[in-house]
Parts: sequence; structure tokens; C-alpha cells
Amino acid sequence: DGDRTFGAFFDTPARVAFDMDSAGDGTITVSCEAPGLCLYLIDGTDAYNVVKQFLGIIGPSFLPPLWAFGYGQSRWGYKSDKEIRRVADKHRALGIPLDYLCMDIDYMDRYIDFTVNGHRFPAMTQYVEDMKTKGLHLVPIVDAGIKIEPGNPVYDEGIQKGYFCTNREGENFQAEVWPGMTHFPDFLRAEVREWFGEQYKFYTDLGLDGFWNDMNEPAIFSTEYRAKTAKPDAERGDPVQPERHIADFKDFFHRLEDGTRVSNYEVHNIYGGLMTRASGEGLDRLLDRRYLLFSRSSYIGAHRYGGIWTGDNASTWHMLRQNVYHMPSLNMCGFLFSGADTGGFGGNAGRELLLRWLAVSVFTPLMRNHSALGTRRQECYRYQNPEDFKAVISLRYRLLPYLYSEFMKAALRQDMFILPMAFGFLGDETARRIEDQLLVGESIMIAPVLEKGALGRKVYLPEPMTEVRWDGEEFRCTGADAGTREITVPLNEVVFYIRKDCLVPVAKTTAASTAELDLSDVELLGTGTAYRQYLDDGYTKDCSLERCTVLQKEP
Ligand code: MIG
Repeated sequence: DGDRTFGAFFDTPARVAFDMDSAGDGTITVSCEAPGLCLYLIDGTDAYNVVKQFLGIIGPSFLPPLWAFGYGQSRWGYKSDKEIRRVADKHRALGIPLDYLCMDIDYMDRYIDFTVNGHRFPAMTQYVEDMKTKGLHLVPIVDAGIKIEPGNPVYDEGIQKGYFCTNREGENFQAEVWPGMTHFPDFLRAEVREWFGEQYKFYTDLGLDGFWNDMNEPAIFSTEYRAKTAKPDAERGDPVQPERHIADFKDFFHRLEDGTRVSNYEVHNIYGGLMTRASGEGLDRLLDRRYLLFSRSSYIGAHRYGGIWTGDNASTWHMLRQNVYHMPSLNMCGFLFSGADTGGFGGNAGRELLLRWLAVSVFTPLMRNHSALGTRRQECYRYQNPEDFKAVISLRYRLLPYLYSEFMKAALRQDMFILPMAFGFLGDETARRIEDQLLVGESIMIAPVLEKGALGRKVYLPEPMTEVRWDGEEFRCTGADAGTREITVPLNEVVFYIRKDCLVPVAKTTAASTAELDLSDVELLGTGTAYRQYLDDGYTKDCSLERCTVLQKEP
């Protein structure tokens, strides 16, 4: 009747359709084709309260190490250790901070998981070690499918133990992905997850401690049933043909713990989340420190094992805006550690778009510049005046004492890190309708510039705040009254706000990487009197709120 505030979680890995009042008579219809839908209804005093209860139910978040909050550079197409080293050196030479570099499928031997191409990376262990001494982590991609290739120990063991998904006839299901024909591990069984997780030992033995899981929807180019000739496929940039994919998903089967067979179509949405669970649980056993892990596909609950990135976006202003809109939703689902491909994956990013995008990514836990093969090179130093990029990315490092502390507190309390304005200013009708301003932790409000050619933007302040202008060198703080104001934001500056009676600890200097950053040596910005800072060594596993200390602002 409109008086009750409640949340509804439709828990099913099958296909669900939401009809949000298409008839216009106020009816919302949710339908699910597979049996076994579990519906959770959560009553609450307000929407934020409902979300907090939900987060309490789904469990605590994955906790990444400090370095995962640094800036990362990635690209599909980095072909060798030398090329990646050049990219890194260029950042260091120009003073653009950098903590990690991603290795896309190009590092593998013929796109086979748990292998390294020995021609392109002839001495991987040494290379990983060398990069680490420069404060740089390497982050390999891992795909869901295992190449059909007798002699490969992972393939052989999977076959022998019956760990792969099967087809209608009960044989191992075959699908073409990057390595050619592959089998999909049946992540729905604990035994298979444990086995798959163990395979990451290949990487941890090389000294690696960061990973991204891809193609785990699972994405399929063609199958034993669907010929290559009938190829139009989303992954290849052609128009999406949903019916084709649905036919694929109906063609392969999982075996549950109790022996029941279910088609992937009935459990499709949980596959990627369970791959991430497999890797997260494996890495927990393999490493005595925290690691970086993020996945393309996931499901409610899998935030306990890794973060997510929002997949293949494009270098457009629309996608930048989508990135902003996605952040609160992801946080409501527990995916605190998330972010988009900064600068956009497909298409060519111009200088203005990349700078504005970086100014948003400064505030998202995952801050990674990634682009597709064949697009314009998107590393910051490829553009005019790289010092402008350095200015924006340096803000991230200056803010890390705050961002890391707020992230960890939110994760440990099972709360959100990035919130919509509506949650921070309950009852403020104007704030409720604003989607292009966000709250980051308990002290910061951001109002990023999201339009091409804009010199600035209109900002709404529900309460008086401190306006902070970062110009690449220092923070200029001024008081700002409640209400609407117009601000000018040059491309090499970032403006953000500190909430009334709140403080933000900032590092006194920037650094080449988080390894050189002292999170305890801070200056306090804002009008508050005290800030509770979460602080640890950045990699220890036993994190707790007891690691908080109170910082007092001297009058
Ligand atoms: O079919 O590994 O979303 O980030 O660069 C494309 C190549 C497969 C999709 C991922 C993207 C990655 C790309 N992958």
C-alpha cells in the first residue's frame, strides 16, 4: 500500500524477469522459469536500513591488500615482459603512481590457463620478483574453460576425476573459447572448486598474488552443437543473439553434490560466482597474506571471495556515467571492491574523457585503466601533458589513508562504502533524486564532471560542507553553504566535499606506489574534531575493527 519499506531478494541462479509496471497500473511482476526460487523479504525503517540488514545476511566482504587500492594499468595485447616493463618504467619516469599491471590472455601459452608463454615471458619467477622490488604487482587473467589437450595435467586430472560439465549424452561438454575447444569445470560441486582453487598454486609459486577471472558467465564462441559458421557473438563484437546463447546453456549440465543433473540454463547466474569462490578459497589456503581477486561474472554471496569489475564497457561519456550509477548498486549487493575499466574498454578514449574518468576512479576501490586490443593505446603517458594525469592519480594516493580506512571499516562492519545520496540524507527529497553525486565513506561527497566539453557542473549540498579543490599540489579548502552551486573544474583538478563535522585524513606526500606510502603520517582536512582511522600493514589477514585509532584535530 506504499507505507511499508521493504527489500526483496529473489534468490535463484535461473533466469528471472522483472516487469516494472509496464502496464502502468502500479503492478510489478517478477517471474522465474526454474523451480526453487527463494524469496527474502526484509522489512526496514528505511531503504538504507534494509540494505544493511541484507549485507548482514550475506556475510562479510573479501578484503584486498593495500596495494590493490593503488592505480593499475592493463591492456589486452601486452605481448611480453619487456613491453609491460616499458609501460611500468614510463609511469615511474613521469612520476605517475602505479601499483600493478595486469597480464591479459597474451601471457598464456595458447590461451591455456595455468601456463605461461615461455617466449614472451622467458623468466617469469625472476620477472615477478624484479617488478616487486619496484613496488609493482603482476595480475594474470584466468579464464573459465580448460583446453581439451591430453597431456596437460590440469586437463588430464579433470577428465580422470569427472570434474567437467557434461552434455545431454553424458559426455564432457565441448565449447569453443580462446584456447579452442574447452571443457568447463563444474564449479557447483565443492570437490571441483577445491581442485580448481589448488591450480592457482601454479601462479602463487611464481610469486603472484593478484588475479582476475574472466569468461565465467560462461562466455562461449561456439559449441559442439552450434557450428562456428553461425558465429555472431557478443564476445566478438557482433550483435548479441540471446537465443543462441540460451540454447548453449540448455545443452550442458552440472552434477550437484547429491547426484542430480541440472542444465546450466537453470543455474547459469551462479557459475561465475562459484568460479570466484573456488579461486578465493584456493588462494586462502595457498597464501598467508591477502591477495587481489576480481571477477567478471558473480552472484550474491560471492563478494566474500573477490570483487568484480563491470566488464566490457566503452570509451564513451555514457559509460562513464554508468560507472557512477553502478557503484551504489554494487555496494548494496556487497561488492565493495569493484570498479569499471577506466577510460573505457572498447573504442578510443580521448584525453578529456580519460582525465574525467580517472577523477571518478580515484574514489572507486578498483582503479584500473584497461582497454581492448585494437583500440587506441590508453596509458596516461600517451596523451598530451602527462603531468595532468599524474595530478589526478596522485590524489588517489594522497587520499589512501582515508579510502583504505573507510573501505576496511565498511567491509568489517558489513556496511556500504559508496552510497547513493538518498542513503546519506534520508528525508531530503532533492538528495533522493540525485544520481550523479555519491557518498564515499562517511566523510566524502563527490560530484564528478560527466559531460563532454563541460567546464564544471552544478552541485547540490544538502548541508554545509567543506569544498576541497585538489590542484595536483595541494588541497584548498573553503566553506560551502547548503544549497545548489555551480563549480568550475579544470581537467587537471578534482573537487570533492567533506561533510559537516567530518574529517578526512590525507597523506602528506604522494608516492610512486603504496609500498612507499605512509598511511599514518596524515594531515586532517575538514571541520570535524576526531576521525577513527583503520590502519594495518596492508597485507595481514587477521583484520579487525580493533585496529582503529582515534585521530584528534588540533584546534
Ligand atoms: O573475449 O581477455 O572482459 O577485459 O581484455 C574477450 C580478453 C575476453 C573479455 C574481458 C576483457 C579482456 C578480454 N576478455
